[in-house]
Parts: sequence; structure tokens; C-alpha cells
Amino acid sequence: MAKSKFEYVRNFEADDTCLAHCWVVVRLDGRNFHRFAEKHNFAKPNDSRALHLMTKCAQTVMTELEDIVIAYGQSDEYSFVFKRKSNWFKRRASKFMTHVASQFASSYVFYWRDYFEDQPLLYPPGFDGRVIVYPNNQTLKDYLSWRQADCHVNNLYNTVFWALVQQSGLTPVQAQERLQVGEVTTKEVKLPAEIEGKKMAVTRTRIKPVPLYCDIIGDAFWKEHPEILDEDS
Ligand code: DGT
Ligand code: MG
Ligand code: MG
Ligand code: MG
Ligand code: MG
Repeated sequence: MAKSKFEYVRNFEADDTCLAHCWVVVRLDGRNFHRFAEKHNFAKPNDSRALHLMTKCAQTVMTELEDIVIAYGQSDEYSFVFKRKSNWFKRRASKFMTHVASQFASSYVFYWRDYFEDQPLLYPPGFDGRVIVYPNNQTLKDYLSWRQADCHVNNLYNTVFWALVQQSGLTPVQAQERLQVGEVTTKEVKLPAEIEGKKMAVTRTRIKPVPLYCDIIGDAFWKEHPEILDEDS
């Protein structure tokens, strides 16, 4: 077909190809599910109907779309991992993200009644999406561990919070106050020679970013601050 004079507008499209041979992760998250959960009478802290519906939607996404090797979900979010060598839609991030988000959202509505028999769907839910690219197996595993640790920490808090409210009769504000703890960080400190080498726990209420004016090209900086790169190579 002949090119029209309007064809040039294609050049305005940005290239969003995901780096070759990397893991591509799409994470979805329900939009304002704090409100959605309230309006649809979700059980607190965990509504098994809602969680199973999320998993049904994830299964649908994995069945309908190409190249997803694993998905992990918790709360109102789900992460989908595309295989490293996937060439689906030429690895375009926007295609991965929008197909996952729209397939998931339509499945959520489509299967709603199978899980919420007595609870009508009151308005259309939405999900945001993002794409993250991980260069090796370790970073991918760490990503998934991060989401699961997040799930664990939130569940621990929410379970105790709602037990205080529902079983002990505290108001939500009282429960929140009861559970408030200072942000504690542990740091290795420089000590006098005689006890050097022994770790000492120092509790701080908050990590303070400090400006450093030093060489970061040589190894010394990274050896002094192994926490920045952690153990990743
Ligand atoms: P966002 O994501 O910024 O649009 O806002 P939200 O409100 O979706 O915030 P988010 O994603 O950080 O937190 C998820 C919310 O969903 C949180 O308020 C608790 C609620 N939620 C998720 N799963 C359950 C559940 O099983 N039961 C109840 N009661 N609430 C849930
Ligand atoms: Mg969010
Ligand atoms: Mg959300
Ligand atoms: Mg969330
Ligand atoms: Mg088309």
C-alpha cells in the first residue's frame, strides 16, 4: 500500500523494547482497593473469595497470553514473569503491560459472580501496571522474595490489628497506637581496637542520608559499603 503523507507520525512512537535476555515482570495493582474492599464487604484482613478470584484471573492471563512462566500474587496485586527469551510482541513493554492489565481486569469482572455469589459488583474495578526488567536469576528471585516478604509483614500487622479491633474491642486508632513501633535499623559501627571486629547493634529511629564526597570508581568505596550492592555480583 502506498504511503500517505501522514505516515511520518509513526516516528513519534517511543521504542519501549525490553532488554534482550532479561526477565520481564509485569506487576498489576488494584486501583484504590482500600475503597473497593470496603464497598464490597471484603472480610478482614483476608477475604478468601477476593484472593481466589485474583488467582483465577492470573490463571486466565497465563492461559490466554504467551510466555508467562510464573505469577505471584498477594492482596490486590499480581506479578507475571515472562520467560527470558520471549519475543512476544517484539518484547514491547507497553504490549506486555496493557495485555496483562486488560485481560486481568476483564477476567475480574467476568468471574466475579463465581466467587462473590451474594455480593453484587457495584462498580468497575481498575488495575495499574508496571514493567520491571531483571538481568539475572538472582535479581528475579529477590524480586519475588521482596513481594512475598511484603505479604508476610502486612499480614502479620493486619492480623494483629484486626484481632485487637474485633476481638479485644479497641478502636482502630487505639489498635494502631498499640502496634506502633519505632523504625529500628542495625548498623555496624567503628569501635576501639580492643573490641573491633565485634558487631554492635545500634538502634536508630530513621536512616539519615548522608552526603559523601569521595571516589566511587575504585573498589574502596564499595568495600566500605557492601550494603549498597548487597551480595549481587
Ligand atoms: P492504590 O493501589 O494506590 O490505587 O490504592 P489501594 O487502596 O489499592 O492501596 P494498596 O494497593 O496499597 O493496598 C491494597 C488495599 O486493598 C488495602 O487497603 C487492603 C485492601 N485489600 C486487599 N486485599 C484485601 C482483603 O482480602 N481484605 C480486605 N479487607 N482488604 C483487602
Ligand atoms: Mg498501589
Ligand atoms: Mg492497590
Ligand atoms: Mg496493593
Ligand atoms: Mg489492532
